[in-house]
Amino acid sequence: MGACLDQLRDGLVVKEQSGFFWVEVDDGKVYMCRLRGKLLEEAQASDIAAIGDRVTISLLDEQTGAVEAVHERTSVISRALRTEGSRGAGSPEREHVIIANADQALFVFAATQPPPSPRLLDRFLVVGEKSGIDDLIVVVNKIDLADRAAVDQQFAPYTALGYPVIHTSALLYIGIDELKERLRDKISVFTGQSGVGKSSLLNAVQPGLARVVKSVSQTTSEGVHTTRDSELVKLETGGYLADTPGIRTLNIWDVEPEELDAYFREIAPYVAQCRFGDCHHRSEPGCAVRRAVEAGKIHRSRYLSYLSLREELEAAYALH
Ligand SMILES: Nc1nc2c(ncn2[C@@H]2O[C@H](COP(=O)(O)OP(=O)(O)OP(=O)(O)O)[C@@H](O)[C@H]2O)c(=O)[nH]1
Ligand SMILES: [Mg+2]
Ligand SMILES: [Zn+2]
Repeated sequence: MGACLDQLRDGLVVKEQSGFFWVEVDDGKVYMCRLRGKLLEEAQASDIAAIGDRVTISLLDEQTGAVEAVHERTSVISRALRTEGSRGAGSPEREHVIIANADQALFVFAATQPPPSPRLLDRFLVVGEKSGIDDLIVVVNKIDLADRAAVDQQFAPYTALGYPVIHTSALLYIGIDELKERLRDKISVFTGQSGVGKSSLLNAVQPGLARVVKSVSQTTSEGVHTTRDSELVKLETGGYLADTPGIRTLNIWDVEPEELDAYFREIAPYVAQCRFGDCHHRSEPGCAVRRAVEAGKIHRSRYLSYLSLREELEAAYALH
């Protein structure tokens, strides 16, 4: 509604919780905002605003405002959420935006407790490759609980693909300086399962922040201290780091079965050599991808991830 021009400010969404957005404007002041009515309607099918979004707000008073417009995104990490009732505006899924405009994504695993899942990592990497973010990094936390050589071996296929793999221990402060260096002056996000230590790492990177961390006794009963909100924390070294709630899995959003092979770095180059243009890389004759798997040029575990994700996407698309 007729907000005066001098009450408009551009800002960055730094926190989101239950339909409220905390927007930091140029002078560092933060306003708590709701979405304008017209944006609220669009927000039924997708997150119109999320942490990392650049927005224009109108000021209502000293503390609050309204989001008037959301600027175009340079990258977006999303997942599909199964919907109930009208939330998805008639669709069985809606888009949940984890973060907009991130420069890099750090996929956090625990070396153990819980054990790392290559299937989940491959899923993260597909979402990362789709997102438009250039820097995708694997963080293996709780390295104090595992044998480093074994961890190296486990993640070797990813190092070979050019994804940096960093070892950390939030507990013993291992690898934290390297992590800090990578975070400097960038907008970064931690994504990973519950209990891998995302909040603990953030606290190690920026002491005094006191992001709530589960006590050891609570790790199995999942609950009280798990992170519920998404927040971009301003780093002393410059840049922002987002801590996000742990996710059990990441349902892929907006990837068609036919385009999946493009998001596997080592599979993509073979696709043009398959005999059939619409090759699924399953059992078709003359499949260059399968040939590369047999020849050891594509890691079998990655190929199996491709097959299982492809099946999942085909099933999802059949529903639409
Ligand atoms: N041994 C060990 N334990 C750790 C390390 N980092 C975190 N933990 C423990 O792991 C548990 C979970 O840590 P959190 O930081 O709450 O995990 P999170 O990923 O933020 O979990 P959600 O908020 O539920 O997504 C806590 O009991 C931590 O003390 C580590 O490097 N080594
Ligand atoms: Mg947490
Ligand atoms: Zn093929």
